[in-house]
Amino acid sequence: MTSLHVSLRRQQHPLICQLANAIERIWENQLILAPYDIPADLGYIENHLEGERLVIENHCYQTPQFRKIHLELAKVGNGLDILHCVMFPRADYPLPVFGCDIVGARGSISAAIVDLSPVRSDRHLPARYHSALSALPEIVFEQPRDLPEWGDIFSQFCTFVRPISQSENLSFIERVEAILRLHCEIASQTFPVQSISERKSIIEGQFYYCDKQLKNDKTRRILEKSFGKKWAKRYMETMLFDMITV
Ligand code: BLA
Repeated sequence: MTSLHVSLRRQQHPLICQLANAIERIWENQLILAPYDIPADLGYIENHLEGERLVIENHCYQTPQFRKIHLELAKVGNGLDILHCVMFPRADYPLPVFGCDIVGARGSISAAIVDLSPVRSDRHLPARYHSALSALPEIVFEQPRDLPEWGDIFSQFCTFVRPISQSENLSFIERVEAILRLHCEIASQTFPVQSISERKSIIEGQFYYCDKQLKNDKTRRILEKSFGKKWAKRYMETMLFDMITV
């Protein structure tokens, strides 16, 4: 996998750089990646209005099971480093949504979240996921964080923390790697659903997930500060949390 803009990653917090490399390695090893067309003006973006300079680098692929897998790295001014990653299953694959977000401010990480979020109407993970995630060793982080109001999309296995040491940073990376490996393995062995009603339920579940993520005002505000309201809305709805179109 080649990247035109590896330079941004090298300027970011080491946790973000290491995690970005780890995610791409697992994708390459465990999935069959095909190109995904990013709108021409949204692959590599650099801008600032009166606010701070914002640089965004997007990597997207598709696979037989996933309509879009997306890794985004962003740098705001000199202070804020962001990693955003989401894997959206295709409408006929009954799989949860993998999501990971890391926000680092001036050398320390303020938010690190990873989850496999259920999109079924009963809000449960498929049984295989439930038992595999239950079997992962428990990791205790000293500063767990509370989910925001819109966070009812996340599973009981969601890790949302402020990692406070090098060893917690490493534990977080290991947790993301374990979850991602497990997800790619199960996804590769999953068959597509056949009925229209199952498809409909997957589409509705992903719609609900995206709708809630779009309520994250912290993300919206960062984008609005550099690009304005209209651009931020388009970016969030087309690049970050686009709904399935059928
Ligand atoms: C929080 N996301 C944040 C914060 C910022 C961003 C600045 C606040 C940090 C903090 O509370 O310490 C910003 N995140 C961004 C930006 C992008 C981004 C600008 O991805 C992209 C350009 N967010 C996701 C995904 C998840 C997620 C996939 O994009 C989870 C799987 C979660 N981010 C998430 C949560 C918070 C957060 C739960 C905390 C929100 C809160 O406490 O209100």
